[in-house]
Amino acid sequence: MRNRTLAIIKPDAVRRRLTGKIIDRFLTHGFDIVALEQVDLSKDQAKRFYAVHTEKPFFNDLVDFMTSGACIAMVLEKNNAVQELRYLMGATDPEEAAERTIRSEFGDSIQQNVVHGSDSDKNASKEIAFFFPSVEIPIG
Ligand code: IDP
Ligand code: MG
Repeated sequence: MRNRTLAIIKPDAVRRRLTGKIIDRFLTHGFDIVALEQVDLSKDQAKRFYAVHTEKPFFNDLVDFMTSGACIAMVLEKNNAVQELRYLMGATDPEEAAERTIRSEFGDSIQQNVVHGSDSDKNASKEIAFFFPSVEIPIG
């Protein structure tokens, strides 16, 4: 089923001028870009976006990282979009990410891992609405 997910190119990747290379991975893998915006998250926005991690020891550092520079948020569309993006990104920790995944090739650390991708259809809907309230979410 063709559906949508939210991707973010994180501040480490934007700073390192990896935006083009990462978008090329998305396009080569067959994703269509439905919406794209460069955003400077406020602390409050970053806290709300990662609210599920509020109690984690890495939460404050994650908020600082995600507000350390511009992010590029995008809505990507493909068959089985959520799982396909997670697969293309690789595991959270670049050291553990499979070969040829985006995090394996570009990620510096478990925090500075260059990309975000929604982890379920339900969270994709929420995260798309967070950045792009006017984008339609086809139910998968
Ligand atoms: P995910 O991005 O692969 O879905 P999550 O567990 O949802 O991983 O964590 C959200 C983000 O928080 C990660 O992408 C990473 O930037 C950061 N993070 C996760 N675990 C750690 C950790 O143990 N130390 C530091 N940062 C972490
Ligand atoms: Mg996650």
